[in-house]
Amino acid sequence: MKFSLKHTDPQSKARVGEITTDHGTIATPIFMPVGTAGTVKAIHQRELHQDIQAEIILGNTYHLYLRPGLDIIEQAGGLHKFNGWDKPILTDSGGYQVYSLSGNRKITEEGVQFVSHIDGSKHLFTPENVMDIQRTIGADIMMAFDECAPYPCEYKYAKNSMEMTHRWLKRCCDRFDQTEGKYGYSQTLFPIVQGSVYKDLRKKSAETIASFEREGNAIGGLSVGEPAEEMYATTDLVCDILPKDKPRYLMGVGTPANILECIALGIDMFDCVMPTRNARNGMIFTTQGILNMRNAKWQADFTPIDAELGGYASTHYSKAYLRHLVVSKEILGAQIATLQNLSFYLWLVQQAREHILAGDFVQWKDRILPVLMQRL
Ligand code: PRF
Repeated sequence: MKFSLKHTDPQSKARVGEITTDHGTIATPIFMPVGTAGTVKAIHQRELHQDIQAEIILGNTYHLYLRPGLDIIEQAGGLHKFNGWDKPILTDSGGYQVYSLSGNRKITEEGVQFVSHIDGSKHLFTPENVMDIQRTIGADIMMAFDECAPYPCEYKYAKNSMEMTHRWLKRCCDRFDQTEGKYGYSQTLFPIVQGSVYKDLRKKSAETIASFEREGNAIGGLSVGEPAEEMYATTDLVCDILPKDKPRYLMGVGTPANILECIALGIDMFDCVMPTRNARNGMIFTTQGILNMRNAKWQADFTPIDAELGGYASTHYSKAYLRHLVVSKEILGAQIATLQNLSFYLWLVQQAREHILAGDFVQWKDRILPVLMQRL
């Protein structure tokens, strides 16, 4: 993997860059649609690629390991072959899903014992086997195994958890460096900064993570219920410590406002279920503001969903038709809504890149955010 920094905004810490992997090049800042189980829910890989120009998608170790399982993925020749997506894939390590999905789990120095949310079977994730699993999935970017501390979290818990995440990182790196990709292309490993909202812990964690000198770095443990101001302050502090010449990935963030504010602090990569999950509940992001498709207000509004965006789903269908599909719980409603919301998120980061290059990013951000976040 290679990262080249093209431009840094003189008025903020925003950057424009390019990540090159063996499956293609990604312009940053980027938003990565979440494709938990090897599919971005409700849409095709062809739509992702041709209609909305996604450049990289996310997969989840936890889900893919449980179903379809590693045997099947390996027999297919890796996840890219299995799901027919030949652009870059990043996999999360399970270091978050295990905590949020498996009710029954036990964290020890060795790893995390958990019970499958699908069939109740027992499993153990360790830093070593999570590296092996991501080797088998064949992600271009693999994530280290970490513990995402809950919020709120006592100082002592946050400190112990962060220190264990650092010891786990050493084990991840050792295993990663002793093994190689199974499918003939290269993979890279990103470590994850933790430390809850405690400034001294975040500083220590960012310094420790930077000292591993991997090709990119991530920030975890945020957007877990803390006020937005705490998230921004922590992101700012950590970005100032992480190296400038490597991509910075803020995990699981966020709203359009969170994304633009964190781009201004120096973040290059984002992922979040918000555009896809909210689409399936009828919440639509547009360049004019946020629409609740259940609202009777849209019943006879025959204007396009979002003329400004220009994509097929956004311009071909009306708000009234989408409302009808959503209210009737038609599958096509989820499909069109997902295309619209992902188009919007990818438009947002593409506009951010253009405005950073044009030199008016901060002015554009402050002008556009009240429009994008208003409820119509
Ligand atoms: N760790 C991992 N994945 C994550 C997070 C984390 O802290 C978060 C927190 N927002 C989202 N996804 N491994």
